[in-house]
Amino acid sequence: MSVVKGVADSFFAFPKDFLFGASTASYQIEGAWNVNGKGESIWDRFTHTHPSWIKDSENADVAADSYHLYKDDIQALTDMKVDFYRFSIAWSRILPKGDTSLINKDGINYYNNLINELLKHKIQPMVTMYHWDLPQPLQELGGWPNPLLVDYFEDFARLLYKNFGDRVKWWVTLNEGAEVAAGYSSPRHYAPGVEAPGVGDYLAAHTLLRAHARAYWLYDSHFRRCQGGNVGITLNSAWVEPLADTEEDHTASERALQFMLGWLAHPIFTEEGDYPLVMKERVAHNSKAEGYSHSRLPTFTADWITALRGSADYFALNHYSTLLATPGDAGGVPSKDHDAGVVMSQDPSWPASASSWLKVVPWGMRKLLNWIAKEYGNPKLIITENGFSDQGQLDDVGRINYHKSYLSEVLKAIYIDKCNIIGYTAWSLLDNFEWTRGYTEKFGLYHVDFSKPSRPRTAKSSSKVYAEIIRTRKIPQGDEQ
Ligand code: GBH
Repeated sequence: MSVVKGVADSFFAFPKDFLFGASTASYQIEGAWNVNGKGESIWDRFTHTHPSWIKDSENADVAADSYHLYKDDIQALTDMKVDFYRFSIAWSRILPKGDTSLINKDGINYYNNLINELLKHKIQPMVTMYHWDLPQPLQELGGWPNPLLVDYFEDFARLLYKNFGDRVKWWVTLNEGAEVAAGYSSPRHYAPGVEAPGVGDYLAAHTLLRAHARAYWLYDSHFRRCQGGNVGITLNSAWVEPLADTEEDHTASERALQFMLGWLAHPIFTEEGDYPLVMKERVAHNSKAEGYSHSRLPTFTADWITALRGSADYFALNHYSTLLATPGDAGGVPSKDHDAGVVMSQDPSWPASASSWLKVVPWGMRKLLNWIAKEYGNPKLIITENGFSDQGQLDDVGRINYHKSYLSEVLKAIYIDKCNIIGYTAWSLLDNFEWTRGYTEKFGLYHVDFSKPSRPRTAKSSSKVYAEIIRTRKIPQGDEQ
């Protein structure tokens, strides 16, 4: 095995113009949750009202305090010589009420300072407009299931293009819409924790897709000519491998991918547009069996199908791990899992991380990249997240092995399979607030000491290996342990 791995690793160097980056998200690192005019977000509300839903009862009121320490973050990025930094904007830091009735100057200043400091160090900003921290006032309107949010998101996007688009050339509208939608499906996992499985999540995704398309075409019609940047959407997916090499399990794995990734990708990246056929059929069938006279899956008008089609300049992918699939009953009735009808598992022999869901399966990434290339016509693709969790130790051999082995599969996908992959982003630059896992699972290339008010950052071994990969464009040989 190591011979095969070694061949790919030593033969191939990353293309000259391949982009390497590191990623964070506003709520997970910024802190300063109510400082200088920032409004409340659904994650502020969620952690404050339900501490018991967070593993260590913690919140991100201070987190890594990047609101005050962003220059330290940029120092870390500079030490690794990354090409770009992917961070997100806290909507409620700029628009405390969610709408444009109140624009918080301090919020605009903060992101201007961050962007300018990055450019000073020759690091390109890649900006995610929305990484899960919806302004609470928009949740009072019903949140993402309410189609009005398409308009509110467009206003927010316009403000971002106007204020930052002269310097930001890489935009991501939304991070992982499937997970955003899960906040309207099950109560405990994601804010706002609304429980309406098989209904709320489909409605939320329906709005998210249209919000994305609006932001895309707004850029295209009013900003692209002057600003010349790229607008994409980050979608997330595991690779789904058939449990056994049988026809049923192959069908189940394909169906699972359509329900996980195709749900949001198919409307944007296929010629035919709209939700995947298998989703439309199965949700309609189940809805009928449950006594509804209409499908729980909302329908796009012909105009929306057209608007969504082609509404991305590149495919942004978050990928971490792999699942095994066989057909069967899953989830409650109704639910998206039940609609998919796939029973998922993982192989106990796959190496573990600190996160129960994250097993180390590098070959899954190559298979997923190939599936995307085939399904969506080999789009230009940037991996916007990929990373490994542990307890936070400085000599993080598990993380080093993870990035090396996954990057080796990326090389094979580029050179052997001819997938059009143009960039890679490590999640995460820093240890941070890992949503309902609190501070119990650490993904950072840099350690953050959360016990000290000054939140000092320390380079982990992985940051040095990542820097070497970026410098040499090659994966260093040899095992860590
Ligand atoms: C990303 O989400 C987020 O964008 C980022 O903010 C986060 O910190 C990072 O990953 C690390 O978690 O059915 O048991 O397999 C990843 C979201 C989390 C979605 C795990 C799928 C699988 C649950 N993924 N989840 S399971």
